[in-house]
Amino acid sequence: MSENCAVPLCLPNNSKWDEQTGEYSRDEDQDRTSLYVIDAALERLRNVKGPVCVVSIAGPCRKGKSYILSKVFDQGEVFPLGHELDPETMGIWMWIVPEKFQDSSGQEFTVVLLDSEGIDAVSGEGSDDHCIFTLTILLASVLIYNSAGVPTRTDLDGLEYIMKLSQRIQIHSGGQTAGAVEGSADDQKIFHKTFPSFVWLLRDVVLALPKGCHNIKDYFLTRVFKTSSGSKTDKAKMVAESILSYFPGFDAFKLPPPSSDPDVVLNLNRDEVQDDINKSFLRGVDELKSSLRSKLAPKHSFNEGEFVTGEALATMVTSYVTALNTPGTVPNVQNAWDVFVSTKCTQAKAAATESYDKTMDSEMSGKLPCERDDVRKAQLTALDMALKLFEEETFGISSSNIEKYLNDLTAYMENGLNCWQERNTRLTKESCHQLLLGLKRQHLDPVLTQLRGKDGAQMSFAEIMACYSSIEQGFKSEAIGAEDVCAQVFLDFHPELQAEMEKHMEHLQQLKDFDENLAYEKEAKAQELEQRKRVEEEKARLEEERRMKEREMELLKAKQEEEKRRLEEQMRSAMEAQREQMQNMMRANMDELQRERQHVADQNKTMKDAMEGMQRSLNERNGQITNLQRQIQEIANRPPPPPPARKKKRCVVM
Ligand SMILES: Nc1nc2c(ncn2[C@@H]2O[C@H](COP(=O)(O)OP(=O)(O)OP(=O)(O)O)[C@@H](O)[C@H]2O)c(=O)[nH]1
Ligand SMILES: [Mg+2]
Repeated sequence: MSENCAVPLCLPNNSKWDEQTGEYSRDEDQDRTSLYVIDAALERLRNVKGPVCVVSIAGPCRKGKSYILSKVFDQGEVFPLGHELDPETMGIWMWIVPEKFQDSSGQEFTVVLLDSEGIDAVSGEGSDDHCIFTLTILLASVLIYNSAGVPTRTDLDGLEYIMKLSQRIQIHSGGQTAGAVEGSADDQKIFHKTFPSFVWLLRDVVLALPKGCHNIKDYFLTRVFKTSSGSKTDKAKMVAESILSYFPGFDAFKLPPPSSDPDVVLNLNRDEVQDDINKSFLRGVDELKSSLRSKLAPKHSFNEGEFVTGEALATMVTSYVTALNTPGTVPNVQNAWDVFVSTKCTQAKAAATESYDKTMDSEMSGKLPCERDDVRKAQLTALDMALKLFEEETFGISSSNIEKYLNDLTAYMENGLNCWQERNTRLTKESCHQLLLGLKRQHLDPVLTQLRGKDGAQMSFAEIMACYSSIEQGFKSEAIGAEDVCAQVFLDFHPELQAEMEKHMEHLQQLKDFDENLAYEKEAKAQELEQRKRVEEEKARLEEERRMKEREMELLKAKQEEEKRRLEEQMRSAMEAQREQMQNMMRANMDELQRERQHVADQNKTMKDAMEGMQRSLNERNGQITNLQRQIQEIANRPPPPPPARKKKRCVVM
């Protein structure tokens, strides 16, 4: 299919168009019962961004509609022309003018040309539903009604289908039809907002205007549309009133015949006949061109301040064709627009939320956990892009119509922000916990290993406290994510760490106590040994002393025995000597004997005293020996000295 050719926008059900070849064909055997929309045309329309101005042409068959529509927009032969008597164009064909236009306010828009089949083409097939004509009016911004010659009032009778528009179009969803020609001024306003301006183009006009008519429009208004008839059934009058009531603007234009030569007329688009075309015709075309250009403006929707975009037009076509195909239903302008608004806003919202999600995903990719402000910045970027997209996509739709969707979108994005913040909070928590575990591993574990080791008690409490400080400092410098969450995690972790630290401190305290007890026991044992040694020594000393005393006692006993023996010997010798002396005295002198006897008695007494003294001494010594034995016994029975009293130290962790 050539890109330089028009495409059908909708076709009768008995017609076919091949998108690949651009070939059009008609099944003569099939009855025409409905219309269908061509997707390729809708696709082209949807690609038109911004507002459109639709220029449609309608009118009887074979009157040069296709030719003039492309000619006045300098588009070459985009619409196929028929050179036979049979109608050429069926359905509605569409061509989008590549050139961009601007209205007086600078608003850019795209002109869409709609070439429709001849009004009487369908009648020729036995149908009078005029669906195509109705559709053409509904879609157009400017309607060119093309007919040959200057119509008379009688000709107006044949335009009854314009009157019938009242039954074929519904303006409001409430059920009001466009029919009330006699309706209120308000109704008229609504029709004017919805209907295109009407340009009646007269072809092959050779006759001059009557006197008093400045132009053909004057002629229409003063001669054709003017009626003196008071009859309410005057069709011509009703058609004229319908045209002036429904359409917001009326204009008329006439063109002379392009040539008197049939060959030229039949081949108007061929290069070789261009010089043979009547100059007056070409001048007329130029005048029509500029006149039409002045009428071009973005198509307004049913609602105030809303523009119809290419996409909106595509939706409206579909809605209108569906209604036209449904028996008992007529196209409803408000419904069609509402369908578009709701479809478009729903799509725009979906596109905007998708854009938001994508932007957030890419903005936050690899950044979580992060500071809350980073999430907010990403949110602003995503929100900005999403809103911009939503705005672009809903171009032409009034703010009151998009409000609900915009609120939904805003709520979605607010919820999105909350979700991202929650996700950031969760990841911040996880990251902080991991960091704390790592810091504990790094700073506390080596100390704990040492604490559990054999020299655990050698550790100081300060070393454990230093671990806590290192963990805290490490956390403060390395923690990433939402600051408040980081602070909260540390705050939550603090008592846990504190409890753990205290547990370790307590353990250390126990170790230290144990170590102190051990030292004390060692000392006590040493003291006990010392004491025992002292006792042994004392015992040995006392034993020695006892032995010495015993030896001394033995010596005393021996000496006493010796003394006793000596005294007994001395006593026996003295007794012997006394007995001898006595015998001598008895023999010599009794007196002398007596003195002698006295002397011996004295001596005996002295001896006896000495013996008694010796006996006392012996008794005294025996008492000493008994005392010594008692002492020895006491020494042997003496208990070991008691161990010294212990003292405990405690360290309190603050
Ligand atoms: N007499 C006359 N013929 C014209 C004029 N403009 C075009 N033609 C010729 O009329 C024939 C039909 O032209 P189209 O443009 O196909 O006419 P149409 O109204 O689109 O025809 P349908 O689509 O069949 O209704 C062609 O041979 C044209 O060259 C004109 O102003 N006057
Ligand atoms: Mg045509």
